[in-house]
Amino acid sequence: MMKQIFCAIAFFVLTMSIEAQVKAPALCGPVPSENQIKWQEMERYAFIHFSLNTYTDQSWGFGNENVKLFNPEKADCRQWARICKEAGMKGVIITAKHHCGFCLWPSKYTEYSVKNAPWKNGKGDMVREMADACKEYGLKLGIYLSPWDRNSKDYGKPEYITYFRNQLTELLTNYGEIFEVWFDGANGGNGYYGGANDTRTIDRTTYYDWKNTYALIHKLQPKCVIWNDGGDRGDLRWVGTEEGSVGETNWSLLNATGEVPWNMLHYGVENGNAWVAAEVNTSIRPEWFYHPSEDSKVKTVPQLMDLYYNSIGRNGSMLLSFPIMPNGLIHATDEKNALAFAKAVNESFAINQALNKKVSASNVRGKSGKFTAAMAVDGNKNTYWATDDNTKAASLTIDLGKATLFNRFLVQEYIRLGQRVKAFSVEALVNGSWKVVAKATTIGYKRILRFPAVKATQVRFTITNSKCSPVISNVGIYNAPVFLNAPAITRNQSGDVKISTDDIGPIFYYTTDGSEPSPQSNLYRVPFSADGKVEIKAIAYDPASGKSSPVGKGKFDISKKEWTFVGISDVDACKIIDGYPASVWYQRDKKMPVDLVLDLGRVYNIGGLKYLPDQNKWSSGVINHYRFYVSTDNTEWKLVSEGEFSNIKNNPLLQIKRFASEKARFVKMTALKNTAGDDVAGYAEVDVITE
Ligand code: FUL
Repeated sequence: MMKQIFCAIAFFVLTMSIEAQVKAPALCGPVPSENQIKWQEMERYAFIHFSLNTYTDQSWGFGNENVKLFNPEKADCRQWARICKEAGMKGVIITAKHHCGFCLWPSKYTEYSVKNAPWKNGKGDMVREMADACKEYGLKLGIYLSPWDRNSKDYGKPEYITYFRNQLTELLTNYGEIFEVWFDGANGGNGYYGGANDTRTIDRTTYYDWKNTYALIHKLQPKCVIWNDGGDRGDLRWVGTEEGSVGETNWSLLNATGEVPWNMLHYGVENGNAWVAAEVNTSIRPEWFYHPSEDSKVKTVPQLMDLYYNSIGRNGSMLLSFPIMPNGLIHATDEKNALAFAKAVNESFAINQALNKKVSASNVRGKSGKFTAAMAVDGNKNTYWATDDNTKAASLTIDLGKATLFNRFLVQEYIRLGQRVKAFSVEALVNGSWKVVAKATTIGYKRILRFPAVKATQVRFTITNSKCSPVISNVGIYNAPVFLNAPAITRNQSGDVKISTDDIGPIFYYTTDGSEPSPQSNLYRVPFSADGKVEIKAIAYDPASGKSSPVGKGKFDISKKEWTFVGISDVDACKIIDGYPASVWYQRDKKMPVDLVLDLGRVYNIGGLKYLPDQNKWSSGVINHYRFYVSTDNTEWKLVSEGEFSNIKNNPLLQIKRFASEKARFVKMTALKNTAGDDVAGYAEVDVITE
């Protein structure tokens, strides 16, 4: 008995001493600060864009807009906070001051603020109301303070820096804890500047003296992270686009000094010497501020999910803007889509099939129980699977226990020890053989891969290359619901038809004879030819669930193969008839009225015309007063329709005008006016309706 006890004690002591020898991996390059970790764990948070621009339908105010415009009669920060909370956001960054210089709080350093607005008789403080609402809903508060100020008379002079820091001090001392400050780099030069109405240029590298401003922030708000576009390196970086994605390869590193070209913003720097993580900022609408013309352009749930995967799913955060309407509320569509988006995220990641499953690894650091593969599936973010120092390629195999369907793979590095992994792959054991389902590069805080659903009994995650020995804190396997939206069907000038949707996974079935499509119809693989008058109907189909989308329809008129433009030599004019709404052609060199003449190649019975205006964010040349003419010989013209495209400014949808059918080979669309009152005539698409 004594011998047995002695052996047990000896074994225990020996094991303990081996364990003690197995040290945690050393840091690999720069590591995040505690503030950066807390920020990254927030994952998604909101922007609130609200200022005088809201009342002038502008993107950037000039600085001379009348403060009296600001009177949001229903302003309700609690509505904003509730929506943000229900949309899964963890914080809100409010545009306390945008480029126009108007302050949403009663700053004592300027008259250009809410204190001189009719709202609450000048007694209102929107930052205070936001701070209170955030507190009530358990959200963190962030501040957008534009360094460029088109109202301040001192902008461009040294005095302005004192003014800027005074305002920053007000915001960082009077509204509780601030999690992030946001300094936009935009500067268009010209502005009102206290009535000077001139252009002021500054040297971005020296003017703002960021070093001292950062010191002030650190003193006043030690837990705050700094986002600075174009200034000294902050804690977070812009990703080089406002469209809502960071590079698939995304290092949370930059160089502490030197220029940051676009590719560094978008992909980070593998061997950078400073931790500057990626924040993906975008809006739920095309623009940042509210414009009624965008009421029909609010991002849909599949589009928002795409943003989610392209930001949070690529080691970034998601900063989503909600524009406030002139009445002071978030629009109902924005609310509906944001809440449905949150529901979709929750459903997608509700069940982690890998959690606490049997798991093995090709290498475990010092064979220690502390670093086993199980640490990656234990649901604890503070434990991790690690390998020996010299092992930079290794795999982890999860036994799912039974054939399991999944279409998402989520993985996280323990970033407190640095970002390490350079490349990895995911394989699934399907009917006894391994099948590669996805390959990717960096991981970082979080990486999520999407692929068509696969049913497998085991999953193998293989790190193929790493800067240092890999350290993985979490692996997740999910079966996210597939979005089955009616597919979009487009046809180019050559008659090639393309079918697409916003999700990864569904396949398409289609018909060209007007019949209802089903999984027995034609399977879509690549674009196919369907010229002339034809109606294409298609469904998106999820093979895993056997479910289909509603039917998508594409009704196309006569072939455009023979169409040419009369009197236009620019080859780019083909964008008007290429079938892609995003491509636009503009006539800028003529005075209104401006003609667009199309030769259809042969005579048809024409009974209508279609016009799609510029669909882009910065649209121009949106025609709102028109005349249509037809001709058989390009000499004698007959006026068949004239009038206005009502509400095209607010809702730039496809305009369809029908008229009594006429024989014609030539059609002429005359632009009489556009919504901007200038001479640009823009066309995304022009088409005819034949009888
Ligand atoms: C930009 C600004 O110029 C926009 O107006 C907006 O505030 C956006 C978030 O940052 O670059």
